[in-house]
Amino acid sequence: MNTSPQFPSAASTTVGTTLEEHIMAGQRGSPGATGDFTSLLSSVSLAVRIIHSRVRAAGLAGMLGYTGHTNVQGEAVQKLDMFANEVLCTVFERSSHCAVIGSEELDELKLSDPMGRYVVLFDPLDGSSNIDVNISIGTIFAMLRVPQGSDPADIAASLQPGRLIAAAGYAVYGSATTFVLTTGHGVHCFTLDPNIGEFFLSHPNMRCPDTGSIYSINEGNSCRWAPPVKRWNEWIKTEDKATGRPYDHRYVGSLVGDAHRTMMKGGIFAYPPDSKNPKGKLRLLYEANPMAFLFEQASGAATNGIDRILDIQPTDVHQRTPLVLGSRNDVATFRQFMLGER
Ligand code: P6P
Repeated sequence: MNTSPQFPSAASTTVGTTLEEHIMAGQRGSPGATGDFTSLLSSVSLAVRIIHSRVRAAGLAGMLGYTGHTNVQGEAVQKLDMFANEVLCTVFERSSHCAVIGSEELDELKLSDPMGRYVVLFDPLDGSSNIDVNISIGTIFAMLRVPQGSDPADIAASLQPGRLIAAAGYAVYGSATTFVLTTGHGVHCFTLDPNIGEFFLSHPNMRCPDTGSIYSINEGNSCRWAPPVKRWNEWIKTEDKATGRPYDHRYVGSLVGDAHRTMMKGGIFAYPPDSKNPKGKLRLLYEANPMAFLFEQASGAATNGIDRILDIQPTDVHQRTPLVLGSRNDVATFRQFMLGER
């Protein structure tokens, strides 16, 4: 039986709690843990630090700009996207614990180690369009176990609903590089000390406030929204002191940036379906699911506007979904508009 891991106590004033110590503490709290999971999480940490170093120097290293290729999404692939994808694929393949790799930058799922017990799914560099203008970008990942007795080569092993995620997290390459992680026992944020290349626990037990005061949506799409979304959008911008409206509007166009702010300050992020993206724009397996798992672990909520993201049964690696996440009360209000209850 898994007991709740006893994470290291609050950092001492001299030496903080490192990401590795936190991960190891999590393993000690899981009887029967083999260390595979811990090893995979350490692989992610290495990859993020390598990507961090390249992102920081991208302008000088000639890594800005496009490669001339387009990915399965039909999006122009930037040099840093390819670099981040190669780094993550390499560390997971070397770990020998990863059976299947799924990436925004890979057309198909990639079989790795047949003895591996985990499926890893990631967006190697989310927010690519912001790379050249120095706005926060990030890496998003989810890890799931290969179901007992199933063949990793069977795509069904990877197309599991998000509620079965074993670990999820994201890195934000912003004014600081932060790493937000959950293994199902709360959400914990680590900040990189670039001078020593170590992540230190900076925000233990993160909790998304039940109600916020910020809404985050691309208002430029408003002409394409369905009427319930337009009604919600007008409602949230209407003066009403009793309900703290109008909310402030913030939108940076990187899911990791908008989600991290929402996680820290509360409020709501929404990318609803519209006439240009009738199924939504964001990808279920390696964007919406990991974010939804993290927000629920932080007492927040995540839906497709109506239904819980984590209950969606995937049918394709790159399928898209509408995504509404953030403070549970704000997500619930959005849902009332979608159901016509407001
Ligand atoms: P739009 C970035 O390209 C991304 O996939 C997410 O990181 C972000 O939330 C969204 O697209 C932004 O899309 O249409 O508002 O530019």
